[in-house]
Amino acid sequence: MINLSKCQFVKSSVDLKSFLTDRPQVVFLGKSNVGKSSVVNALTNSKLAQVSKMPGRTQQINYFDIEGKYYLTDAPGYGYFTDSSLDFEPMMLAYLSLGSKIIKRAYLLIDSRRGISEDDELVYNLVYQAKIPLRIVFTKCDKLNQSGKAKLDNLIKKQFVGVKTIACSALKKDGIENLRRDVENALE
Ligand SMILES: Nc1nc2c(ncn2[C@@H]2O[C@H](COP(=O)(O)OP(=O)(O)OP(=O)(O)O)[C@@H](O)[C@H]2O)c(=O)[nH]1
Ligand SMILES: [Mg+2]
Repeated sequence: MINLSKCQFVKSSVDLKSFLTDRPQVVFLGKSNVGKSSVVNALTNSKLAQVSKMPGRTQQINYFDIEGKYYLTDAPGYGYFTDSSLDFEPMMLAYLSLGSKIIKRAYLLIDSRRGISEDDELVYNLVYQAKIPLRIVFTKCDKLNQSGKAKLDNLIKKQFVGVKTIACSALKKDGIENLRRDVENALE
């Protein structure tokens, strides 16, 4: 049984040469501000990943050690970059080219209230082409009212047939146990 709470920050990478390829890992992808770092913190019961009100906080791939055997990988968000030196797509392509032997699962995070964007679709396709198993994670579910919940259910039924989806709130911890089990299964 993997214990995601046994977690430590390892390092940040921007280029293929410094990617960590020595252990199985899962990666959290999504638009800037969608809540990737918050989900990593909720899963690990920690505050290791930096959370910010300013979009674009995480600008590198950050690796977190789990039990000295695995990594949780927190990716930079896309969609808000002001720093043109950071080119998301080539970096993501290079990262995903590590393949499914190393990247056991990619979690594509989508804000529950907003649905999937063009950028998300691009990343979805990159993951698909790299043949890495994918999950869709709907974040910030605490912000949904009744009609928002109904809308999300509808969206899942229409747009995500055959894709496993997990709804969660890092703030209220709803769905986090479910997600944690999914991550453990992916790594084991
Ligand atoms: N209400 C609510 N707010 C959340 C939740 N998760 C994250 N947030 C807030 O959303 C903002 C962005 O969260 P981050 O976890 O930094 O998002 P990120 O995707 O890592 O952002 P980048 O690193 O910029 O790509 C912060 O203000 C968080 O407090 C949630 O479950 N519920
Ligand atoms: Mg972040």
